[in-house]
Amino acid sequence: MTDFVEGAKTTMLMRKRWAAVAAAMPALIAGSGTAQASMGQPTNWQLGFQQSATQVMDNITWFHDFLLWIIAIISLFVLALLLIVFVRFNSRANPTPSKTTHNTLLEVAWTLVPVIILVAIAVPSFKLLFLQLNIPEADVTVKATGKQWYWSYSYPDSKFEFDSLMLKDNERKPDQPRLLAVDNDMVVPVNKVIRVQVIGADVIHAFAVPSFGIKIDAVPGRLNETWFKATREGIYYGQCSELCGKDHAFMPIAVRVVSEKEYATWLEASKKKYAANDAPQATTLASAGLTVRDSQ
Ligand SMILES: [Cu+2]
Repeated sequence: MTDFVEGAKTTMLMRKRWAAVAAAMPALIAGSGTAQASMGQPTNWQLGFQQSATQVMDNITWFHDFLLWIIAIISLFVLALLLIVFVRFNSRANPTPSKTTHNTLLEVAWTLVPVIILVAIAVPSFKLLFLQLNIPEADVTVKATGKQWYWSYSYPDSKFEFDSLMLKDNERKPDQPRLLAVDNDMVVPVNKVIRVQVIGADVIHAFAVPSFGIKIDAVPGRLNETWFKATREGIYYGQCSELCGKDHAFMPIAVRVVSEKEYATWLEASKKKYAANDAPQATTLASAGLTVRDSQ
């Protein structure tokens, strides 16, 4: 019994030391990530997420950091316990083991503490899920159709549709990122709720933009919905996130968030520019010799 109490004292001391290390670790990891991640696209040696541009992504980032603290502390605590067992209770240091089998307080604690931790995780987790899944009333609706291997964006309220294809190396301007820049960006106004309807025309694709915290499958015959409200202007890049065929890596998503005035100008110009595609449900990609018709 004396051994047990002595062990507990050491545990307390070790716990304190490990807590100090644990406190420093996630801050280091998270700190280097935020410093490197740039707006709307990945950067070299990036750790952590891309910079957030929506409330949903702010929440995802917070939740990620919160979980990182919890798992780091738990892992270090378990490691500390294991080390104590190795050092204090091996056959040389502790030749006559204690016969103690039950300790009510300890057993209640190791049942309740994990329950409390899980509840502490579940509350913000469900809050975040509801924020993502409850689509607020939309200001603009854009329908993104995943095709082999490019995206088409249709603006049902304004009745036009266009294709968005990746720029090849010889088509890119120097400031445009490789494998991410496209010929026709999806354009949306800043600080407005954008409802994104997502569907696949041929196989399953997935529409994902990390800075907005959105990722949703584009399934043929099923119209999926998600939303975002970008709080900052800029270009935000994403990629198809469902292995969809040979050019899966070459069908990027580029969303340009602009002021309301610029959006209105773009909308008027686009209505004329894409008037040739005036049947929004059917797209012809002459260059590929391909005609794709949505299931709708
Ligand atoms: Cu795809």
